[in-house]
Amino acid sequence: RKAVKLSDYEPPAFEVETVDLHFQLTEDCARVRTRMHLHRADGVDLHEPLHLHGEALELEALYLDGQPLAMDDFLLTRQGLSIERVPDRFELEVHTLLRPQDNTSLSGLYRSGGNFCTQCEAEGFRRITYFPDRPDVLSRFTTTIEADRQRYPVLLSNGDLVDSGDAGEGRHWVKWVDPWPKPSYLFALVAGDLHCHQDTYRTRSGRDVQLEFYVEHENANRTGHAMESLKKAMRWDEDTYGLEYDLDTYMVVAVGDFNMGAMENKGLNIFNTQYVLASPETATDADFEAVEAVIGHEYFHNYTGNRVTCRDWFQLSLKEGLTVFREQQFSEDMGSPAVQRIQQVRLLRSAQFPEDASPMAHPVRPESYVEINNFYTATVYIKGAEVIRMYHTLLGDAVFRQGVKRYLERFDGQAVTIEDFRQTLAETGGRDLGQFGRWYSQTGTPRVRVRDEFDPARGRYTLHISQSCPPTPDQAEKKPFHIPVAVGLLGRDGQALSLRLSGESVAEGTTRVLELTGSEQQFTFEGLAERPVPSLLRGFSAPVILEYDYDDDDLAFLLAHDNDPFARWEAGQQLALRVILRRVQGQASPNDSRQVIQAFQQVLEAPDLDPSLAAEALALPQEAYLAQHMDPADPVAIRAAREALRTELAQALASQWRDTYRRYRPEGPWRLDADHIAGRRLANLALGYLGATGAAEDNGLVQQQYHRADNMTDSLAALALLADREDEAAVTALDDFYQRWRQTPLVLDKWFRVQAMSRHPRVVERVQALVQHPDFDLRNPNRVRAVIGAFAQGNPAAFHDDSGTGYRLLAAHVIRLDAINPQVAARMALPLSKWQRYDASRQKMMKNELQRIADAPSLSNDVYEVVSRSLE
Ligand code: BAL
Ligand code: ZN
Repeated sequence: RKAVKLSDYEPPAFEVETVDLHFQLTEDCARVRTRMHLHRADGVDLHEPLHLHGEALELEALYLDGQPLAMDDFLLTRQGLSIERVPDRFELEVHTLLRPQDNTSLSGLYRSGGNFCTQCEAEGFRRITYFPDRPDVLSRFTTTIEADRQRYPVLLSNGDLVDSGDAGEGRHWVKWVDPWPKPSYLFALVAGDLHCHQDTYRTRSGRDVQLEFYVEHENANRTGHAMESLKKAMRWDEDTYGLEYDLDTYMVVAVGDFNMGAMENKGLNIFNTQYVLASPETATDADFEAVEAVIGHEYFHNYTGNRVTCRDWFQLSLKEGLTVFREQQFSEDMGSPAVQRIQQVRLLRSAQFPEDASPMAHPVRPESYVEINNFYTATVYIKGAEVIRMYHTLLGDAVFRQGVKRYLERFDGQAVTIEDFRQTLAETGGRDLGQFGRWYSQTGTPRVRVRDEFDPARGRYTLHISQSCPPTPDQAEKKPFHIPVAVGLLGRDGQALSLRLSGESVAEGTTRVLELTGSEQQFTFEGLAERPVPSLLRGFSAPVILEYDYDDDDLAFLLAHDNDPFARWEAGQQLALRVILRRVQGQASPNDSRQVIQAFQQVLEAPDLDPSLAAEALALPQEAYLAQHMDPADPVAIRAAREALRTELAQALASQWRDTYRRYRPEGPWRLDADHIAGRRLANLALGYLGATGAAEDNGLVQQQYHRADNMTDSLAALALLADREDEAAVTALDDFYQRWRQTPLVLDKWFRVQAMSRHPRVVERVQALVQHPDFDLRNPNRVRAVIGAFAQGNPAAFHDDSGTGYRLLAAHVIRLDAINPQVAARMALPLSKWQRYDASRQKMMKNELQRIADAPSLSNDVYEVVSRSLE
């Protein structure tokens, strides 16, 4: 199978000025008539043939400048259509027939819940019509949709509605014109019977924008939060980046069957229902936050992605890294920056670091792919956002924003590269960012090692900082990265010290960003009366693994005193991490637990406790993160050691947990404000520990919370604890939840997920039963993720069960799913790609399952690429 390479990039030979689409939608097929005006690009040879992409299409007719083409005038393959001889400028009309009803890949035009919708990124438009389906071909689109009036009263596409009418025989039509040139991946169409929640937003220049959320009628009362989030995002982008919306209408449609989270189609976002629908009884606080973040993300793409797009798909992080970073800034401004940062880093470590350590490792700007859908990864998105954050750290907020504005102005309406962005920032900041470019081209997680020395006679403290990056399957040698390392120093009294580097005359500020560019450098601070405790990589200033020989007392000290909230949290995590790892290795001393218990007690009893930060500090490191510190990783032993420490913490601090639960659990009816959210977080964290004390009163409290909760956050927190248990109360609660929510897909997903992720002793058997459940459906990606994804990615101890049952179950489902939805199948297969991290017996079983998938007949490119790279 052919790999596409960055080095093979050629600009398009033909440009498409206008595209006029006509859709005729019926119950068994869709007919699409596409009329486009093309011209040969400057400097392109006269004999260059025209190539159009096309997949899973039936070609019904083809006209060039009004003349029908015969079969021998063009070449038709499974990938597209070529016409050998075309004029410099011409009109092409293509008639295609497609079957959205049978399209289970959810790419192109498909049906969801009886409605029609599209997903064109990355290469779905070629499943609608023959077209140069690449992001550097930008055209003006006009779309006419004709369908049955009663079944599909709502007919939507990009841009402005300009006309509509009756088509006879109970059918109607509408015409949309999008004034902004765009690549085909941003095209969208929706036809259905949908409820519309309307509102308006007045931009800062005084224009009224119509906001419309379209959902199925039964969800009519669940769009309020998404609407408010959209208005906040629009205001935020005006205030922060000076960017104002550029059409008269902004539409969002929620669909239940969707491969991604959401899609930023111009003027017509299509969303997974998961990121639109939210009401207190059906959505958790985390769901509410995710809706706000994803609504923001897709809105921010209107500039970073849509107005300025990517030259080719290797540049995906140009729009995704930048837009995730903008989304993160938005979430930080809407809530607690420190909590947001902790959550971002947790995700980076649990999702991206393992990717970097696997055969699927790739740079933020990959260099080759077989199937681009496999590169919508944690590396491109989350590490991509970390790289943008480092630009922000190095340049400062004002210069960074000025640079982004200049980039958007300079390249408006163009398809550009990651280098174009970097050059614009370098120019704006007057800095050489050449070496920084390695963050895009080099794979892997760098290690930053810090050593220190103190010279008491001179009052000098020196940090020796070195870097290295282990080889990855694609690159043996790495050159040094440009790494911003934010540091602070604490006096022995716990006070943050003012910092003066050698060569400076006055001390200033308590955090400094040191720029590491060589493989080893030293940085000396002057004027210190005593040896300080260093606070390193504050705010997680770079996506690296930091190594410094803190002793346990230093970590406890930093957890108590560090004035950087991220570094304070990190110290607690590192302390818990080393205690758990010592247990795994059978080297735990009783003093270990005492130190963690004491540290946690201090957090709980601090007079200035911030409940949402405390909830982060009191959560033990995730199993996936712990596993990265063990070679080979033993997920079963990690689970056991982590649970043992949890139980000790639960029992030793039982009265504090009870007290915390009572004190912070919000009084009165549910509210979505910062106080209530933080209160629920801390109370539910305390409840989690109480679930592990073994005391009857605490078990009763869990049951009581489940049965009395007036909101999904509290109900689900209790249900997740019950799902770990084998008793009657657990069975009753799970059954009650199912009966209550069986008709509400997003909530039923939660019922599946808590069971797939549970620590129930027979969880593997339970998952085997869940995939047989009548409500389990391989055609629905959310349901697949809630069961297969949650089990294989979110329950390592169960997935890696010594019997190998977890691996077999996953492989069997990947094979079945591949015939239905290759994109989702490839994603589900990823846990198997990480086989190198485990012992010989697990490695063998995992590779056997990868081989079994590889041997399956008619494998998609998507799954083929994952399994073949994993087995290389
Ligand atoms: N562009 C695909 C969905 C997203 O990242 O917004
Ligand atoms: Zn995005």
